[in-house]
Amino acid sequence: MRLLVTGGAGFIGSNFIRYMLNKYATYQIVNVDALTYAGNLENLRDIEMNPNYSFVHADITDAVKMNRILQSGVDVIVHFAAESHVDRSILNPSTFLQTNVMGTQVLLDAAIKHKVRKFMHVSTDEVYGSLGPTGFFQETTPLSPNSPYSASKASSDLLVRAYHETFGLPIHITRCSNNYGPYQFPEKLIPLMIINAIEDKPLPVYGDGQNVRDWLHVEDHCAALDLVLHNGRDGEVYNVGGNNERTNIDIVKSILSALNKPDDLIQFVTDRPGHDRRYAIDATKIRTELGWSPKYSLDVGLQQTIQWYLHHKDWWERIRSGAYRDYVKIKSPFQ
Ligand code: NAD
Ligand code: TDX
Repeated sequence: MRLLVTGGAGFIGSNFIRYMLNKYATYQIVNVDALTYAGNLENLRDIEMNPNYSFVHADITDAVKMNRILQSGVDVIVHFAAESHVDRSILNPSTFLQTNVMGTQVLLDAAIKHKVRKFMHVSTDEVYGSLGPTGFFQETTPLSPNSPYSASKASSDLLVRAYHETFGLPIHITRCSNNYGPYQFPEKLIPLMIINAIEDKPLPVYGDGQNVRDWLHVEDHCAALDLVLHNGRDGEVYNVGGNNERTNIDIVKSILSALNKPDDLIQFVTDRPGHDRRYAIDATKIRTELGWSPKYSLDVGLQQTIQWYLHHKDWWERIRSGAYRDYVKIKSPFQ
């Protein structure tokens, strides 16, 4: 099987590539990534010499390059590439529309043209909007995105669905909750708070800190994607959630306590505009149809993640200094 993974130099994509290469000795993976600020080839340093892995430095909005890559023969596209940070989408929505919507359309067109066997679209629970204190997002919950980021992801979900209905492209859409784990870019809540706490810097908590997220370890997410890829039903949406709801302030306090740092590092700051109050996933469909269940409790996963950041100071210091951009070793037949 030959997989084209988009956005494989980012957080979840790099974990997914490692997971698949470890599990399937014969699968070939082509990673296409534009190496934006969030793309870091150091995330794949341990597998860059693997003969089943290759990297193409390209933007998914570049139709000529996407067609050239698919011409070489690809069975499945696993589409992670996106602008992924909600705060950045509030400051500058246009790159989100460009990559998340237009980039997805370019890939969908190329997938049809080259008769790709499956298009796996990695989406988010944020497309469903915000929950009150009770209830869960189901696959049938109407889409109601509140940020430019989630609106762009919802738009791409609808395009993927439309290409299935109109052109018969075989697809799956997965919508998962907040991921955490190794190699997450330190703009997101958990790595940002771990690193700031290690360095005794203030921990900025938006609003009252009572917003709830449903945390999913990235390895559990990879296992879910693997199952959907092999056993998912054509045209179906699968929600993926860790059943680990926590308030932000609770997460931040757990991090401080694990690192033996005082709570007075916490600084409440102005709330994110349009800040979704609560996300919670009902993962019954993927559990019952595909037998998926998460291995990590949040307590275990968070401790493991804190240890990872403590032991990979070089990795995040090179991100903070910008030095990770120098690590571009491009080995590609398509340049
Ligand atoms: P990330 O920001 O860490 O990585 C995104 C990757 O995409 C980077 O390597 C970047 O260089 C690449 N990229 C961006 N624009 C590109 C373009 N135009 N062409 C080619 N490559 C481009 O993101 P992540 O957290 O790994 O998220 C991956 C996917 O999972 C995204 O689609 C995101 O919406 C979705 N998702 C993430 C989470 C989460 O908690 N992180 C939760 C649900 C869904
Ligand atoms: O400094 C911060 N302080 C803070 O209180 C940051 C960065 C975040 N927060 C809050 C906002 C959210 O309620 O923490 C929560 C999590 O924030 P993010 O890490 O930015 O994640 P979120 O906005 O929930 O979106 C994430 O999950 C769904 C990913 O970034 C998305 O790509 C994914 O689709």
